[in-house]
Amino acid sequence: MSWDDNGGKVWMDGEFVDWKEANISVLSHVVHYGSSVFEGIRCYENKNGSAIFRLDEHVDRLFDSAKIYKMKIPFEKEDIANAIKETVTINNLRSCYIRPVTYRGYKELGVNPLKCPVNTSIAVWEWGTYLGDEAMENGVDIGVSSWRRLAPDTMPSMAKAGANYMNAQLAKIEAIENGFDEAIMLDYHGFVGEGSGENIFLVKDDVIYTPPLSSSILNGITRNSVISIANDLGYEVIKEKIPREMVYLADEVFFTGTAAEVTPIRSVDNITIGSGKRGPIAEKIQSEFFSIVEGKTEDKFNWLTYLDY
Ligand code: PPE
Repeated sequence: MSWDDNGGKVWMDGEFVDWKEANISVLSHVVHYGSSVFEGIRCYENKNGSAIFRLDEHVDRLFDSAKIYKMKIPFEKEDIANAIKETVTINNLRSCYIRPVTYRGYKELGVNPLKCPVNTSIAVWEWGTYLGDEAMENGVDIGVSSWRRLAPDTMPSMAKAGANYMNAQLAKIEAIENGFDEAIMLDYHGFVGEGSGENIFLVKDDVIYTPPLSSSILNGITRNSVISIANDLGYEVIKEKIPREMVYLADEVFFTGTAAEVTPIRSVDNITIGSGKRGPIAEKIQSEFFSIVEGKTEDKFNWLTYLDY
């Protein structure tokens, strides 16, 4: 696909417009003050059709993020869910990434956002593996960032807000410049938080650990899915504050996210994790995750919304 014009349509406040015409004013509130909330959702093609992964949970989180910022979305959740499905089908995509974004639009500038309209758009495109195909098997190299996650009383981490990603970008740029694939950020108290666009898990002695919501993380929908899969496979998942060195000493470490799916981590700060490749528990969870989205095993958690193709 070409970013100049992929020939597709973007949903903007109830209407479909051509990808090239899906524009907003440079004087929109969001451009100046970062006032947006968004979602990232995947749609998977499998032998039963094309299915959106955890559609309702993503729509709920979009509305929750908007609620935190007092943005009143002038649509019902059901309208947005239907618009998401339609945006995929009108673009005739079978397997894609979906990006709904709600933002403060064009009316007047000034920090006070309350007079600006609340607009919503939905775009879809094909997006392969987030950190590379090879990473899914061999793992990525990550480094702890000198930039911390947002402190609890500064900006709300549970809102998936565009502005949060200024913090994430600092960490991502630093990681790339230091030769890593991705960053891991510590929370304000120095405990492990999350990646620039992923939640993190570690495995020690067959027990799985992940930071709690109080470590300034996004309440990841893949994180939640992985916890269900792990429990179903008989593993205990403990949500607790994780000191940095516990990651170094883990048997396995992996990232989760819509874009990243389940991506193993083979080193942190140049320290080899476990055997230096994807570990057996990460592999089992990854394989179960893909079996579900690829329709190879039953959708026992009811995570898939099939499209009308
Ligand atoms: N933490 C952060 C900071 C984050 O951005 C994501 C998703 C997650 C955790 C995982 O959440 P979930 O997708 O619900 O499992 N990051 C999105 C944006 C990535 C991007 O580069 O843009 C995503 O994966 O869609």
